[in-house]
Amino acid sequence: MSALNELNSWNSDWSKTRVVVFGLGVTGFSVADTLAELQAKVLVIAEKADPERIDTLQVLGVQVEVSSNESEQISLLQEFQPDLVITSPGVQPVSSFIKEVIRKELPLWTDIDLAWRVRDKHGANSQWICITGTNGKTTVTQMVESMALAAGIRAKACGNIGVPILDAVRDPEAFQVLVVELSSFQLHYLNKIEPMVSAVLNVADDHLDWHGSFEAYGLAKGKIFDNTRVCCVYNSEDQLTQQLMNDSVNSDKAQAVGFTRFTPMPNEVGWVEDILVDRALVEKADEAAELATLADLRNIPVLSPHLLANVAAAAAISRAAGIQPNEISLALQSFKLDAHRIELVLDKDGIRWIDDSKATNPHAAAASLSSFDSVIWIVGGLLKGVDISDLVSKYSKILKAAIVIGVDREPVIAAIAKYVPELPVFEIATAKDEVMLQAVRKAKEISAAGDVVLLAPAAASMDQFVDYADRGESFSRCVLEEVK
Ligand code: UMA
Repeated sequence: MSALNELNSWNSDWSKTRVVVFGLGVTGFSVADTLAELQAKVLVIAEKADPERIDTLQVLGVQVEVSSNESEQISLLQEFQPDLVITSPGVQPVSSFIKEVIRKELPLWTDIDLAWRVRDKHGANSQWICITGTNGKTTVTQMVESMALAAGIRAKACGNIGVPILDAVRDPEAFQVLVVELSSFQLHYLNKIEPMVSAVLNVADDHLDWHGSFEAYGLAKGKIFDNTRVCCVYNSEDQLTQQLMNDSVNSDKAQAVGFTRFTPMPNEVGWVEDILVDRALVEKADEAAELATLADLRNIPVLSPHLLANVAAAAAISRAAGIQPNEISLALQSFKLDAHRIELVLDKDGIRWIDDSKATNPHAAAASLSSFDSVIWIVGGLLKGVDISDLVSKYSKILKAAIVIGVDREPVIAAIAKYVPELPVFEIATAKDEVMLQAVRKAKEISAAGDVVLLAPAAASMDQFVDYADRGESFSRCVLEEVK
């Protein structure tokens, strides 16, 4: 085999390299497909897989073994004798398979590592802008992509956002800039990349069951700053993001830029009343450049505080990538949020029905709770090891009632009983097909003019729904059928 450190280009000779790809979801498929194109010897091991993906890969000469038996997975690994293992991000580090890979000291990569090495497929290397954070990363990634497009740059949003990065690297359009959303799972396993710009938007409790602790989760997020070449962007209102930047490896030559919802200090981008101002990426320290105004955000129905933070972050990142102020405001004028992100479903009889199904953790739910004054809150689902008590106590004053759904109802009800004992609580214990219907009917019964009925569950959705989109669609459907 060629030594792995020589495999640093699409044009390297990958044909003698034996690779085990673990997992066959979106990531595993893109990795195996790329490696087949590079003529490497590939074995995919997955605990489950879509038959169409298996068929396609087998036609390409890739061996696929589906087994949920851990000792069988490990035997397959041993027999194949790989030079390298590439894991899917969802696989937990405590799984027997990953432990065995580490015990055998086999190189362990992510799809992001492979993409970094083969990013020259179409000639010139693409520049990478890498974005992570507990919340807002998809929105910021999309905003940066649209700002880059407004500047005439061939840019593509990819990574955790849903487009595997290897698909973007192999796209015939030959993107000049990849705006890469990275999850804490991808960052945990990541080895070495050198982004042009990197950003951590915020760090709050999430995925603690996967990472084992908040500290491990934060450390994974902080890896995004390592080896950044031009600019590291942190949240001036979240000290931990700055700390992670200070602790990162080999990023001290990159410019540090903060973003804030408030008046920016030198080296920050932020809001001065309704004007977005850059005090960081300007020629002289005392200069300020106007980037956009609140009026530019005309396509966003609810301008929540966290949305303003997201806009400041996206603008800071884009300025760091050389995008001009007028291109930033132009992109914002046509920017629309994806569905299920503080989305107004119905405004009737003075009651607003809002779908923030994307609020899958307390930090995200806090962002929408802080946007309203009188909330009937539909909350609950899978808590992922996260404690909801702080959220309940912090927003107790704006809550009018709570409608509790999901499998982990008990900790939610207990937190409310402890911190807001006077709050009316309605538990929806019905089976999953009926749960949203019952929740919406109850909300209709108890709401009055001036209230917001807010689906911001602070929990993942997979206990009762396919995903957060399915949960949000179920809410909108029931609202439109029952209330309209
Ligand atoms: N598998 C195993 N054992 C495991 C886990 C997975 O064998 O313990 C295998 C199975 O074959 C399974 C496959 O791996 O079918 C699934 O792999 P995966 O869970 O890593 O998911 P992918 O389909 O590869 O999608 C991943 C991201 N999913 C996760 O990290 C859980 C997608 O983010 C991402 O869009 C995609 O790669 C492309 O980069 C989704 C997500 O929920 C949206 N991310 C989390 C989040 O945003 O909070 C992190």
